[in-house]
Amino acid sequence: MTSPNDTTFPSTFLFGAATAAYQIEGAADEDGRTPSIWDTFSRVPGAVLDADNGDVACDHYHRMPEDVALMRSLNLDAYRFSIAWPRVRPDAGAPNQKGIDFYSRLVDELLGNGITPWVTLYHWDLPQALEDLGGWTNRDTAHRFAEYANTVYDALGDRVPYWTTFNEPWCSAFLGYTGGQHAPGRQEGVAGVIAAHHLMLAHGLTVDQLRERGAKQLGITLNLTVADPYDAAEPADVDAARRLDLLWNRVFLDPILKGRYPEELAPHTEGMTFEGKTWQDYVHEGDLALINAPLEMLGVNYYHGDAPAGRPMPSGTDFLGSRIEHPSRPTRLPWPGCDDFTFPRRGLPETGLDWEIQPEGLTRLLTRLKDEYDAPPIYITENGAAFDDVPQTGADGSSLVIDDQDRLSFIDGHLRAIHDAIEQGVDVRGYFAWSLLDNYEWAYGYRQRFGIVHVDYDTQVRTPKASAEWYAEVARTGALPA
Ligand code: LGS
Repeated sequence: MTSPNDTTFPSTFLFGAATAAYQIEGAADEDGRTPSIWDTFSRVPGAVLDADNGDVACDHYHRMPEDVALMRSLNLDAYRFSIAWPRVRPDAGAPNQKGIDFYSRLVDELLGNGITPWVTLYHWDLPQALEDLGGWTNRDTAHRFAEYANTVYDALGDRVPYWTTFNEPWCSAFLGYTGGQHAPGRQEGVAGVIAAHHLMLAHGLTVDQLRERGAKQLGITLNLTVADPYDAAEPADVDAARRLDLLWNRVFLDPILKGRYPEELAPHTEGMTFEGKTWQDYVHEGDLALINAPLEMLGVNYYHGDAPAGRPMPSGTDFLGSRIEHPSRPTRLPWPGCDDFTFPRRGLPETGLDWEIQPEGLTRLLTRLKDEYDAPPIYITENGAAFDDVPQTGADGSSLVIDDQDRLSFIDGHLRAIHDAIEQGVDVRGYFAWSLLDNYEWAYGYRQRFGIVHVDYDTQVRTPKASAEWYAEVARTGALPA
């Protein structure tokens, strides 16, 4: 037994950092890449704060070796990145060697620096050409995805050990097709559930086919929350927390890990149709067996818990718990049939995006995944926070110093929560800080900085923040400082 103050992690625990293609690469028109739904959506007036887009982002496409050297200097064991489908199969058509070559060089560069590559096949950048055919509401997209995944696997499978099919399908489905806050910006109610089904079908088809091709470590990353009623003595709030859990966690966890949709989903979505059909009409025989394919790992992205009230509350926050002025401030909640939700503040500390800071929720979430779902080994594939960094000039008069103690203690608190879960018997095998670099934060544009490394968007100069220096020590020693 370890003492309560000993926060040493298992020796095989991976300390990494994560990014996603559209958020960092830039080079939007280069080497045959064609538009994704985010290239289109970021041009919709009002969709993104400051009308920012990913045309240049962190220019990682041109600075990849420098960025890998940076990872090495931070002692990272692993790097989680995503592949841009529109680079690899532009317009969802034939494979594009130049696009594939970029990722092949990246993988070699990582391996050459002793860093384990971790691929995410889909981090939200659907080729626009497929959205034009219905996107994730079209069943064919799932088959096209598996085709694209095979192309990537054939090119990188000999060198990449970890394969994640999807990042946060909840966001793709419900922010993309119900709430409309993310690309493609559709607000079509139960279409979100249908998109979710097709995303999971694509996951299942891909797991099956990549396994056939020899992949050994396959998984999916879900953004999960711990849903508590705002007031446990208030039946409306208890019911809201139940529905939030249903439409955020269980709608993915149950099919993927138990092979069935939660029974409560049917009554909840009763009478809702998309193109004249219910979501159940889209579930074909055999789909759930595919979706329930055994996995070697479950990726969990955790930012905060949620405590909805199922009644009107005097509260200045939106469903994200954010008070930031936003052009696309949600007019519609991303959960079909949950128009009565409000998210009053609980008085917890908050990040720069006003998201509540709740590390203990992560411990509860992890123990639940073990107890209720008998989950495969878990990796925290994202955790981090945006804060208003204040760059200062260093003692030499020119270098930058970003003393982000708030981000540092955010990460420290969540690593402690993970350590608690491990002590309670949960098999957690790694942690990826979100994010390596400040980058394009989707509908929030460039104003929100999540990086442990600061990026000056005018010069593209990278400067490790205090959190990065601290994290490098954690990665080196495998333990948290007392
Ligand atoms: O940059 C994204 C990070 C930042 O915060 C990353 O690409 C995503 O995978 C992930 O969603 N990220 C993130 N999530 C926190 C979401 C909390 C609020 C959930 C409601 C929908 C926006």
